[in-house]
Amino acid sequence: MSLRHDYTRAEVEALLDLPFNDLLARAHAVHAQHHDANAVQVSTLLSIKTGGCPEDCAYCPQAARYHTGVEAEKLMPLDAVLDKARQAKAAGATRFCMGAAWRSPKDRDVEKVAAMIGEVKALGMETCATLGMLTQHQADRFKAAGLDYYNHNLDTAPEFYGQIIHTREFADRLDTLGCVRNAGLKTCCGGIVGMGESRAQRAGLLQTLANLPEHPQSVPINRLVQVEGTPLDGTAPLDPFEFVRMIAAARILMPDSMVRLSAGRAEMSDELQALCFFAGANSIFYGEKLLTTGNPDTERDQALFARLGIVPMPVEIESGTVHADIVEDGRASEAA
Ligand code: SAM
Ligand code: DTB
Ligand code: SF4
Repeated sequence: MSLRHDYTRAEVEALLDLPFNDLLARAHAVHAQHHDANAVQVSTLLSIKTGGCPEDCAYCPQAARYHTGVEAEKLMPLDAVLDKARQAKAAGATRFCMGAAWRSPKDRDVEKVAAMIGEVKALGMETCATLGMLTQHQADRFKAAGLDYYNHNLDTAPEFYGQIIHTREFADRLDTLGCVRNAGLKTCCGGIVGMGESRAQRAGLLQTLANLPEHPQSVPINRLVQVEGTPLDGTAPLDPFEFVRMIAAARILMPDSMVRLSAGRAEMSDELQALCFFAGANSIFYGEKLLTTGNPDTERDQALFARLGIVPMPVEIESGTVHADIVEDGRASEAA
């Protein structure tokens, strides 16, 4: 089946407007046709450079201008990053994603991060980085270092973007995504919901993602984590069923992509997460922290996988197939 890149806004809105059960049934059918519906990819995040960011993203606890209690730190040393990557691998993660609170990496930081990427890759993990805007040269350098994925989100619909971020344009994000694709990196690109946007604006985000020259290989759908001190703290919480609709529509529009149930899981019930997996989410962040905010305990995630009969997805890499350790744990605890 060929992938589409010509969705109209009306089509995407109509999808989000479907009766809930119809939307879920369609999404699950697509999911089961294109993926193993019981396998979920497991990534772990590490903030390698926390806080002090010059940007003004209204959701973000790491923007220097908001008083959120996040202290600005320097770039972590290589050894400390590798310790965290080894721990993540031992806990069952197959991808390690390194995040930095930068507008864009400075030249002096590029080689340091390239070294981290090379060493994490050598551990047998997939590598991902999210470091802000990139030039073509920087994207090429990271590719050469062994980077598999680059995360750079559109965050929201083009017409809502100006209410959330003023220090860089939507078009800047598209430019960075172009450099990432040209470098031959896989794209991880999604957004945040629950920022006060309308359903039509959520359709606008999905339409823009699905009409990119290639569907992002990975599509993180974040539910706003409200952090005291950020402008979006106090936003009316999104109806959880709207969140499930977003996952389901992403699955239908981008059938081959991995749809990641991303930030906001710590505040979700097991039942809500199960609905998201049914609707087509097949990737999560695993480990007790996202970048600066909390994520479910690993024990809770392992128990949820076991209860749902979900297994962590193995990853194919050049050196062979790495199997996630919690596959066995999940099955063992289910059988016990
Ligand atoms: N500074 C880089 C950038 O903005 O591209 C990389 C890190 S930034 C924290 C990565 C993404 O995290 C953002 O694009 C946003 O989608 C997500 N994010 C940040 N704060 C969040 C929050 N409070 N709730 C949900 N998602 C959040
Ligand atoms: C993405 O889409 N979500 C992750 C990852 N990409 C980098 C980040 C979520 C951050 C949540 C807020 C925090 O922990 O600071
Ligand atoms: Fe900075 Fe990224 Fe946070 Fe925006 S989302 S303030 S660019 S760390």
